[in-house]
Order: sequence, then C-alpha cells, then structure tokens
Amino acid sequence: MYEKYVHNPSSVHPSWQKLFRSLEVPAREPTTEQPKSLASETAPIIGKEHSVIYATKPESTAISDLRVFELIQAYRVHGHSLAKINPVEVEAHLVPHELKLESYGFTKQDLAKNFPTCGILPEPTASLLSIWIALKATYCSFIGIEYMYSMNPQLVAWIQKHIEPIQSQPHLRIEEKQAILQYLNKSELFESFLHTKYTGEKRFSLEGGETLIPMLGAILESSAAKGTEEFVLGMSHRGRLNVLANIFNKPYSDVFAEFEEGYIPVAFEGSGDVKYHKGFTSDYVCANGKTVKIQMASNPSHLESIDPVVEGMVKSRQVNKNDVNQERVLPILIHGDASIAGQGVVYETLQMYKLDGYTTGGTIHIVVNNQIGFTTIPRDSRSMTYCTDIAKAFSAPVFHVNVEKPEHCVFVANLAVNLRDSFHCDVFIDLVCYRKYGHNETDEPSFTQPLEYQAIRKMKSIREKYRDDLIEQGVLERYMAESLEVEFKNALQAALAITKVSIKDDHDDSKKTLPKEKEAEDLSKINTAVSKKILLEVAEKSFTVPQGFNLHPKLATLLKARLCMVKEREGESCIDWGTAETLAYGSILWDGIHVRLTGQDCCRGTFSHRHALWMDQVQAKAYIPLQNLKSMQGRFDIINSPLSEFAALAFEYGYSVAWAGALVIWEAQFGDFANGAQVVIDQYIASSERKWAVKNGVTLLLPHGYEGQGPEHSSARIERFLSLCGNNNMQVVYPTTPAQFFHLLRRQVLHTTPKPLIVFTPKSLLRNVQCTSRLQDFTTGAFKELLDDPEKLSNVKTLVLCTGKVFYDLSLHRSNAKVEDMAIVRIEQLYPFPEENLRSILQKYGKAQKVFWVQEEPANMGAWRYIESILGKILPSKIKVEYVGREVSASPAAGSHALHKLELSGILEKLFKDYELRLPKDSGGLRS
Ligand SMILES: Cc1ncc(C[n+]2csc(CCOP(=O)(O)OP(=O)(O)O)c2C)c(N)n1
Repeated sequence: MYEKYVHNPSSVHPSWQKLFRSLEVPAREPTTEQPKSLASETAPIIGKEHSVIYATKPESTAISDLRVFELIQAYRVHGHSLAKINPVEVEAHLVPHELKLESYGFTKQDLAKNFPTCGILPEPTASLLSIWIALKATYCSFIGIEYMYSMNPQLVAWIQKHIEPIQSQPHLRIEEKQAILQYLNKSELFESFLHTKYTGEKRFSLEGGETLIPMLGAILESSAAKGTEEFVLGMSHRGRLNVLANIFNKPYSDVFAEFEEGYIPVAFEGSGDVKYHKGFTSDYVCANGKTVKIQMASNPSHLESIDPVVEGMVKSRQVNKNDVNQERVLPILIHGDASIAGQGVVYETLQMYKLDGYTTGGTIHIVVNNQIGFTTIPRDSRSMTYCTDIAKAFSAPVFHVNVEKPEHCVFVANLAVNLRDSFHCDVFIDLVCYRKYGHNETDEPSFTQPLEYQAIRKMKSIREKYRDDLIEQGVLERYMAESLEVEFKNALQAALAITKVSIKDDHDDSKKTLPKEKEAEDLSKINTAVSKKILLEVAEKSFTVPQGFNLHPKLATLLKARLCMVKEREGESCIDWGTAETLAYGSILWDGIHVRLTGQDCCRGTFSHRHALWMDQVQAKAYIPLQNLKSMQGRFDIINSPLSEFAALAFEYGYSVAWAGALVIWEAQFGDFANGAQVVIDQYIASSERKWAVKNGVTLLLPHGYEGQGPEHSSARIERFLSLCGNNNMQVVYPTTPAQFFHLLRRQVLHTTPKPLIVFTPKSLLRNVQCTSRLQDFTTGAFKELLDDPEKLSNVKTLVLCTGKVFYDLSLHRSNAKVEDMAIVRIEQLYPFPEENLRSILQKYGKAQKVFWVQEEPANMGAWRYIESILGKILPSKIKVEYVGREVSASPAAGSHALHKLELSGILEKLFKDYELRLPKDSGGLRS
C-alpha cells in the first residue's frame, strides 16, 4: 500500500494517506525515485534461514521508519519473553522471530544509521543500535511487561510514559535501599530462626520469595500516601506467617507461641484453626507517620477461595464509608502460581471486577510464583505460558519481575499502585521466585525435583545478594549491615524468651479446658412486627408507579393488586409471598438499615414474583421503588449477579462479614445450584465463627420444592445444610407463609449476634392462594419456629409433623377426606431445633396414637434422618415416629412430571390409608 502511495498518494484511502504522511520526515517527501535497498547491500545479521517480514526490495526511507516502528511495537508486545525474570533459569531463551532485527530486514550496517525513535528515546532520531539497546533495557531486563493487549490506549500510553524514559530501571534513594534491606533481613531471618528453633514444624516458608515483604511494604506506603485508609489482604499458606509478623507486626512471641507443643487457642470460644489460616487486623504506621488499617482475611485451605471473599469485604467497607472513588479501601490478593492457574474461582472473581455491583476499583494481585505447586511443575499444571495469563482475558496489565532484584520488585509494586490509582484496573505482579525447601518443612523436594533442588541449595539468599550489592555500591558499610542482622536476631531471641515464659505458665494441664459453648441469643424476644402506618406507606411507595413512567401493563395490574392487598383487604388472608417480601425489605430500609440482594436474575426474580426493578417500556430506563421510599432510608442494592455461584456467594459472605448490621442476601436461581458454592458454605458460612471467631449474617434464599421439574430443579439439599449444623452456627429455616418470611427477614437484621440464615423458599407457592397472610399477621407477632395446626381440632389421633411446602398438599387432602382427627404441625425452623415448642405440641396432642414425619424428598434426603434422631429423644418411648415420603434415591427427584405425580400420590396414599374410603374420587391421586 505504501508503494502505491509513493507512486500516487490518492490511490490509497485518505486515512492511510494521513498515516503515511505522519511517518515521513519532512526532508524525505515521497518521491518516485527508488532508494537503494538497505538489505540488499549487505548480508542479514543472522543466518538466512529466518523468514523476513519485509521484502528486501528497494524501499523508501519511510518504509525503514515503519520497520523501526514495528520493531519498537514488537518489543512492547513480546519483549517480556526475553526478560531475565527467572532466578533459577535453566535454559537459555530462544529469541522469538518478532524480536530479531533481521526479521525486519535490518543488517549490521543499519545499526549505525539514524531512525526516528518514535518516543522510545527522548531525541527524535537515534541510531538503530541505541534504539535496540533501549528496547532491550526497557522490556527485556529484570521486568517483563505485558500490557499491549489493553483496549485502553490511555493505559498503554501511561505505562510507556512510566517505563520507557527510565528504561525500567528503578532509581531509589539510599534510605529506600536501606529500607528494602531491612525488610529482607526481617523476612529471611524470621524464617531461618523458625527453622532452627522449631525444626520440622510446618510454616510454609517464604524463603526464595522474601522480596514479597518489601513489596508489600511499598504498596502500603505508596497507597497510603495517595489516601488509602484500609487494606484487606487475602493470601494462602505460603509466607503468611512472615507477612503477619513483618507487615502486620503480629508480635513474634505470639507467632512462636503457636509453634509450641500444647498450644490451645484461648482467645475465643471456638475450636480454632492452624496458624497459617487465621486472620489478623492491625494498624500499620507509615514512614510519614500516617496510620492505616490492615486486615488479613481468615481463610481455609481451599486455595483462591478467599479472593471473592476479600473483594466482598472491600466492597462492603467502600459502601459503608461512602468511598465512591474507591480509593480509601484497597484489596490485595496474593496467589500461588499453581493455584492462580488452576482454580476456576479466580476467573469467576475477575469476571466481577468491572461490574457495578461488585467492582472494588481495582485489585493488586501478587503471585508468589515459586514455579511449583507442591510437587507439580508448571509443565504439568497449566496449558498457558504464564501462570498469570488469565489477566489478559480482562485486559489487566502484568508485570513479571525477578525476585532477586528487590529494587525492581519495589519499583513494580509502586507502579501497580499508581496504575490502579489512575485507571481503577486490576494489576498483576508475577514475582518469579523459587522455593527453598519442600512444599512445607516436613517435605523432601528432591524426591521429585532432584536437579532443581541441587541448584537451589547452592544459591545465595536474596538478602545476602542484595546486601553485598549495596556494600559494593557504597550504600552501606559491611559492619552496619551485620549489626542490623545481629540486632534483629537478638529481638527474635528476646521474643522467644517471652514465649517460653508464657508457655511455661500455661503448661499446667489442669487449667486447660475444652472450648465452652456460647449461650444462644433468645430470638423469640425480638419484636419484628411493624405498624400498619409504616406498612401502608411502604406499600404505597413500592406499588405506585411514578408519574410519566411507562410500566408494562401486566406489571401495572400486579402492583395494583398488591397495593389493594395491603390497603383495602384488611382481615382477609390475601397478602402473597412477593408482597410480603417487599414489605419486609421496605420496613427494614425504613429504619435506615442497608439491604443488599444479589443473585442470578434476582431483580425480577427467577419466578417473576419480585419485580424489584421496573423498566420503562418506552425509554428502557430502570426504576427501583425500594430505593425511593423516603429520604434517610437505608441503602437498597439489588443486583443481578454474573452466572457464578462460588464467587458470587463468597463475595456476599465477605460483604456480610464486614457489615454485620446489614441484610445481605444471596439468592440461588434454583436451590441446588448452591452446590457450586459448597466450598463457601462448608468452609466459610457454616464454620467461620467456630474456626476463626468470624461472625457472618449472610442470608441464602434457596428455591426448593418437588414440583415435577426434574432432578436438578427440585431440591436445595436440606440434608446437606442440616449436616453442617452445630454449635448454634446458623439458622436453617423452611417458612411456609408470607408473614413468616416477613418476620424471619426482619429477625435476621434485628439480631444482636449475626448468624447465617439458610432459607428454603417457594416456587409454585408464590402463586398458591392458600399461601397467603393477613395484614394483622405483619402488624403483630413474630417468626414462629413451629406452626401448630391452624384448624381447631379435638380428639387428635394422628399427629403429622412436616416442614415446608408439603404442608399444603397434606392439608388439602385432609380437608378433601374430611379427616378431623389428624393434626398437621409444621417445623418452620429446623436448626436451631425448637425442642421446647415441640415438647408442648406433643403434650397438646398427647392422645395421638400415631406420629408421622412426612416429607416430599427421598428418605436419604430432606430433614428425615436429622429429625429421626431428634424425635427419638423427645417422643415417649412407646411411640415410634413413622416415615412417609419418597424411597431412598440416588437422584434427588424424578425426571418426568407424571412420575413425580405418581410418587406424590404414593406418599398421600400411605398417610391417608386409614381414611381412604372417605376421599372423593378426584382427590388428586389417592386412589390412582
Ligand atoms: C483447592 C485446593 N486444592 C488442593 C489443595 C492442596 N494444596 C495445598 S498447597 C498446594 C500447592 C499450591 O501450589 P501454589 O499455588 O503454587 O502455591 P505454593 O504452595 O507453591 O506457594 C496444594 C495442591 C488446596 N489447599 N486447595
């Protein structure tokens, strides 16, 4: 095209004319005269076997200039592949085609010739050699940078502006260099001290990656200088103790105490966790005297599961602090190379990073890339080139840096802070390092990596190398360096002495006791009723369409009906589930409490019952009535989540941990999809209080119910939640009326101690006319953990116990069969189990000769096995509870609607067999 342009500029598109003009040096206007071929004059620099992008035909100067521009671009894109980022490099790099001069037709003779520098050097033109040297220094030294894939040209220009003029060479002041050395001293000597004092104890040493500590110090310092007030860190085992001791200033004596034999955590009434999972909060005092808060999130062994939790915690703090610019609270995630590459939750978390409901304004990620995961090397653990390649899917820049170049590492850390500050993007630092010992200190790495560990054992430590460099540079006298080391070792020794004394005091085994159970809060005393006046105001605001808003006509009819239920039908049982839910949120917001509800398609509601967000049918503008109740109301966030369960739920767990007073709800599309977030349920929601003394009040709405929709849309797996219950850790509830749901949600925020709330929610019951409540059920009363039979019965011979939706099937059949001596009692709260309430019911129906547990789930699912053992303890020994429900099954529900109906008939038939003759023929299958 350029050749065509040279002959006749108007033969190419005007945009190309403009580009070609801009590339030309004025003195060399396009000319028809053919310049001599540079390449043809001499032989290429390296052998001819390499293909040449540019033909060695005669060409204009502008073409040569274009070639230089391409060369510069190639280094910007591919330079990282030659960067000396690996401290244990075994193989020499193969120079990629794109980074060879001859690929562009350049020869040795060209090195001395002048070309435009296109900004890579300050002067407008320079020799090809100078340009090439600058490119190699900038892009192929100890930092490898990947950023050219960014869709944001400003970000690309910003990075170039910050690295190209200084050729990626950090220029630090003497004090900064000394500070780095001091951090390295602390970081390495801390580990070697533990190594000698607690030989063979697991600590997941950071050795080989110690530069993480000065990097974190730099991030805190430079972020705090920009106005950050709080940091939340998420990280796994590797180097965690080091970070806690040397960044969080957790007293060394406390760290040592956890290594002592006989250590029992006494600080809280729980069962605790291993030392490298526990969280910590402290104040960090910056060099300029400013104090910032730093929090290490408690996490389980499940690698990377902490990522979305930290994001949720940060989002929560940002919203709480009204940090609209997302500058005051900053998330930092520290990953392992095998886990960041292998765990899907990393992708799920990153997918959230630009979404309004989830963004935290950019996360700083550091990978402690020790080039191994336990015993597995990268070749076996990932298909991508770098462990950080996931970042590219999200256009996040990546800085690969050599751990043995602490100044470059700190430079990159500061760059990441500035980049995040300027663009609110995620930034990745790949700290390429090694692992001095095995996966942990009881592990022998040379079983599987013999040659690597022969090499690693010969390596001088990062600290020693840097110290010697500084001495050589004259930054430090050797005696000063040595006295700093001695001083620090003495401090460690003194801390150990403190530990030994306190442990000695503690060695009296008679003083040790098992952790005590905390007394549960009496929830029945919580007043959850709301005045009629407030309910009417909430209903008026929630169900009235603002002037000029073009609502969908079907929705307008529904809202009119909802307003009428509250306003005009007092005394009638007409308020449905959706209306009750709106009244619950509205009344909570009315009191200034924050409500956040997320889930897939939750704004409308999967079953089209919620309609918390209205769309103007003409202008396609959204309106959220619950955000428009009154001034000074609580903040209402309702957010359609990405199609994720693991990260989406973990985010809400984190959000609720950081905001105890808010109502934080995650709704599963169907209850069984929560199994994609099972790690979060098991490792965080159910056990965080017991393991880490971390309370959370997250609420899960899990649509559940057997309605013939097949194995995957029926069961929210009640049994799984019940198997996780203990130590009053959470509430597992299956409410059956709108008013019960209303009181339950209100109880959840009026608690003084946050507890997770698991709610099995309805699908078809959302529209069942039997499943309604009266206005007075909202203005009086509270959540009832057990619902007695609403019918007035006398002489009860059969007592049926059940939970949830099956109640409606049972009561319908009871009335069809005109059965009058059967009481149906609903257990609305399965955990904590309302034992006292059940005892009084048993007394009330003391004459019943038969007691049944009825459920629609198979016998190995639902609440049966849990209830069976409880009833066994409560019921008089002569009465044995009989099970009525589906048979044991490997699959939760039948795949066809007809089979589902047949199974339900079987259940009803079994229960009502004594009353069979009284049933009408069309009673729904009893005789079918
Ligand atoms: C989800 C999950 N799977 C497996 C493990 C067991 N495990 C613990 S550490 C580890 C290796 C992690 O390697 P890497 O992420 O590179 O971190 P490193 O230990 O090398 O710092 C494995 C497989 C785990 N903790 N979590």
